[in-house]
Amino acid sequence: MKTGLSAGARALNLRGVLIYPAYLDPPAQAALLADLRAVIAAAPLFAPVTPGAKPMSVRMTAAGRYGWFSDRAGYRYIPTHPDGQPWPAIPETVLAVWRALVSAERMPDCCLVNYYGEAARMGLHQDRDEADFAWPVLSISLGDAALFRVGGTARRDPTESHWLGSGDVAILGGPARLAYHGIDRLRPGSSRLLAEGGRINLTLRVVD
Ligand code: MD3
Ligand code: FE
Repeated sequence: MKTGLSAGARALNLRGVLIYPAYLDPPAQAALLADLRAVIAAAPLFAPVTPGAKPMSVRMTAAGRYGWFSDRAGYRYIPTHPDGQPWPAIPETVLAVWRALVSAERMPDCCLVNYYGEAARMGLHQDRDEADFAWPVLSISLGDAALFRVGGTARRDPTESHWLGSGDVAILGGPARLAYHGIDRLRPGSSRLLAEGGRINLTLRVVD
């Protein structure tokens, strides 16, 4: 069967982060994007505000039982979009990637959708708002290339950088699950997948 997923794909190891370059071929990327357009139409992108009151440059929405949210009161997962509507279901095209690379036994609770305009970035942080760090996080990159940085479990640990391109998939598991990581910048115009430019990153997580 032709799925657009590269079976047996080779992974790069960046400080324990497994990166599968171009795991999704261009038709599979386009199919995922069409499903994400529907998610964003039902659950519009918003700019979370940090506890320090700064709006993030990355805009976000989510699909699944939970979405990640931040405001002056702090970071947390919430069961509805800030508009009060339940988050849309995680598209089957997205779940297929999780099934192929992580597990067919347990589906993720949250598909966080991050949209980066050409000047957006994400500072070095850990993902630690989930209950069980035994489950990996799976990330899918679509659109313009982004300079990803990953370090260790202490903020001052040395870091390594890698350009994530459209269709790349990363698995953050084991000790890397709690590694500091961030996005330093985009390479605007490096992909034609998104007509408006920029980058979409999906992160699939087991939350509780
Ligand atoms: C390494 N997103 O949403 S994805 C995030 O490209 C986030 O939007 C970035 O960091 C983005 O929290 C990076 C790759 C990624 C995701 C989760 C990780 C790397 C990770 C968790 C632990 C270690
Ligand atoms: Fe993160």
